[in-house]
Amino acid sequence: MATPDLILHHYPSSPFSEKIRLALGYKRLTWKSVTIPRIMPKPDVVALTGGYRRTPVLQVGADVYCDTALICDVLEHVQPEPMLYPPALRGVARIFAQWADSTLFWAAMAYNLQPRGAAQVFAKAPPDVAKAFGEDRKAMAGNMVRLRPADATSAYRSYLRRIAHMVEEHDFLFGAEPCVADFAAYHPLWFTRMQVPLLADILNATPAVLEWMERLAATGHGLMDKQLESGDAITVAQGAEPMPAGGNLLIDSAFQDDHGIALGTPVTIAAESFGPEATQGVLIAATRTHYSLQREDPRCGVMHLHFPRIGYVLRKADTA
Ligand SMILES: N[C@@H](CCC(=O)N[C@@H](CS)C(=O)NCC(=O)O)C(=O)O
Repeated sequence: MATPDLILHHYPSSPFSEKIRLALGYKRLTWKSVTIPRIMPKPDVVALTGGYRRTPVLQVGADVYCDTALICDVLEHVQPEPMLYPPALRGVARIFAQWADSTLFWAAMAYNLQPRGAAQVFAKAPPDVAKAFGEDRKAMAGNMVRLRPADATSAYRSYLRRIAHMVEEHDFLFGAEPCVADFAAYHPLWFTRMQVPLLADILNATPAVLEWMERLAATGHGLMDKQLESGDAITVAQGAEPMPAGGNLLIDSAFQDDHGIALGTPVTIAAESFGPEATQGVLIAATRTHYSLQREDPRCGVMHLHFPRIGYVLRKADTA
């Protein structure tokens, strides 16, 4: 398969974006970059996604893939080697990645963004930037329970020790090569190291983790061959036809109906937690792994939006 034009919408300090930048590097892929805002408003992102505002998203023409779990599936399809999901690790790699993207991520971020860390992140910015960031993330978090810094520190230290036990045994978490679990566990630790160096001494207790991080960082970011403006990405979408629902860059297409919602029904899809903004459209695929919606945007034209099943709530558009 010829490699499609991959456009990653991201920003430099975003940990989940670093997960994908490194996965692109691991697969030696060429990609285009759009730098997006860290906080709302994000009018161009929302034109492309129809509501979803989290970072990153991957655009291929008039198809947009939301969530890094799904983006990793797309990258595996586009460039099967080297593998993110080696057959012997298929179950455990996904389960570990899900833990890392949720439990490990939130413990690390509660540690990273404790007052001293937040002060370092925003040291060079005017005070209203830190305030606006705090308000944006508070609105995204809704009723989510957030760890207090001391509890986050304890959990983070334990998780680092557990990761160290794994990478003392072999170069990467599950063997001699990295898999999706490594990229998922790396990005919250990368944030500690790169964005809050003031707090990075927590990593010194586990030198094996630091060495593993070095090995992963050496993977690089692939070839980012073009920096686009977000308006250019909208022009790309406008000029493209979305891929047919059964023939896009995802692995499966058979319909699996767990909600009593037929294909062709107007629906909304939103993240289960953190970032309640929903995307509305017509359900065109609901497979065992993902949902696809079609919507028409005044600026982008007809778009297909793809979300993983896990972590997302599917509803008929008219139900609250
Ligand atoms: N489960 C999502 C989580 C993505 C996420 O929470 N990203 C953070 C940035 S690293 C975010 O969206 N923050 C708010 C924003 O960028 O608008 C994924 O894997 O993509």
